[in-house]
Amino acid sequence: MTDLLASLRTAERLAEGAMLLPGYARDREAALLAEIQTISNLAPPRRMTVPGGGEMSVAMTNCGALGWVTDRTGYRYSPTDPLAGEPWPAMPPILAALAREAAEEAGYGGFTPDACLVNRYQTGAKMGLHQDRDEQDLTAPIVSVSLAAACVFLWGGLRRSDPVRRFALQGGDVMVWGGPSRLAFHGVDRLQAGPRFNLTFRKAG
Ligand code: MD6
Ligand code: FE
Repeated sequence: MTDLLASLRTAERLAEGAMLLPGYARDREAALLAEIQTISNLAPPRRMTVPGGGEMSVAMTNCGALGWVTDRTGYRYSPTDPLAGEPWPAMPPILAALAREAAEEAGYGGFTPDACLVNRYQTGAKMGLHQDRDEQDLTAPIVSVSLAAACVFLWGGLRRSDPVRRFALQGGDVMVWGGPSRLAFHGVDRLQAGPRFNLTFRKAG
């Protein structure tokens, strides 16, 4: 049934440069979740502290050459896991391949991410409206893969005050955004029932 639903939802251009690819990763979902488990064994998901001192409700880890981190001193990319002082786990080939293929499908050829943020949402976790602006190269797109439980995604505009659209993302849905949408505000509503995982691939360095 869910495969049928995924096939009935067709690719949609959310805005200039931003594409929703429903069910694009559905046939790989189990393999991707297995990779997340392996990564989590090496670099456990943790709730990081934001510069204001609060703790994020989403637990995060990373794989690839660079990982996104936050602490009291700010947001940044780090080649090492601050908990371990060691490099992040390598990006598994099936993750890198998925990111490249999805980017290509959305019109962004040659995407070679060096960072993959792994987000884990338990019931009640959320991510407030934000822009992704900690990357060096804002010409590269972002590929975002939703896994396991569904969420309601918040999609705004280039200004925080722009209207926000809400739509469901199911496990296996992929979003690609870049170009004129690269700095669009976005977020995730409080999760009704978890867990949900999200992989966000970026060219960070
Ligand atoms: C999430 N995603 O889906 C959070 N950022 O769990 C993001 O913050 C995000 O999905 C940039 C591009 C795509 C995203
Ligand atoms: Fe984001």
